[in-house]
Amino acid sequence: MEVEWVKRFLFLLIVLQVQILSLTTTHRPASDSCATHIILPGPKGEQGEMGDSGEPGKTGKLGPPGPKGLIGEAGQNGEVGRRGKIGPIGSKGDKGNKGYPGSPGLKGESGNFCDCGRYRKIVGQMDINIARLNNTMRFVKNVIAGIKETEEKFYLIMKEEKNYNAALVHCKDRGGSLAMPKDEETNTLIAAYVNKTGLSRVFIGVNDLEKERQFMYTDSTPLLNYSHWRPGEPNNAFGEDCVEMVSDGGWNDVECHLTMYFVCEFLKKIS
Ligand SMILES: [Ca+2]
Ligand SMILES: [Ca+2]
Repeated sequence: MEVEWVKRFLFLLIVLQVQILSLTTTHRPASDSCATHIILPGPKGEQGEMGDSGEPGKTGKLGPPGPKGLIGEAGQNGEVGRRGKIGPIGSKGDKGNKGYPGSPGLKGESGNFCDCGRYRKIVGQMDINIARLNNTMRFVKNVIAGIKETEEKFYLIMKEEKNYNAALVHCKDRGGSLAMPKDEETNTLIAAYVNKTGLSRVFIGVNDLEKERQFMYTDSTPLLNYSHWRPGEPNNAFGEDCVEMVSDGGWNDVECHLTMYFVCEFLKKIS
């Protein structure tokens, strides 16, 4: 009995071994069919040396805009601007109050009988003559006090404020005309005269009354070889057809109805 059990055990052992062999043969790769032993890996090598530094990386992308900065400090004050143009002459002031009456004079002596009507007429005429004489004397006094001259002409500032037309008539009535500076020498002489008199502006004999922007002298001759306009003038800013000279000698077209002093000129020799 025991021998029978040993035989069966051995038989089963052989069968099992054959199956195991057949399984290993089936799943082994062809390349390993000849391998007779297993190669084990060696021990881990030492740590290598540090590599060289890499090349610089590419430039990064443009970042988003930063937050808005604080308001800067206020800048320095600008330079003082240029002096403005001379304004027009102001309107005439109101008439002052009437003065108090003077104290009465001494009583006159009793007169004789006379032909009063006749004498009144003569006295009236004398008064007119005296008034004319006074005007002439005032004119002569002005001439002696302040006249300027070139070889050919006298120039005189009339210290009465008049509009352009009234100034023209005033000069003409005295045998002259509004001053017509036709060269630098004459213009400089009149400008110096205006300056010395302490004036800032005077009418001169230039206008474009006949045709806009075609300025003429009052003797109807055109401005050919000479003019002395200030920068930006003539600008006809307010419909300006008459011309003033300011104290630096520059010309400016102004409105004819303005009133100001003016310069007359008189020929030395009347041809
Ligand atoms: Ca004009
Ligand atoms: Ca002007």
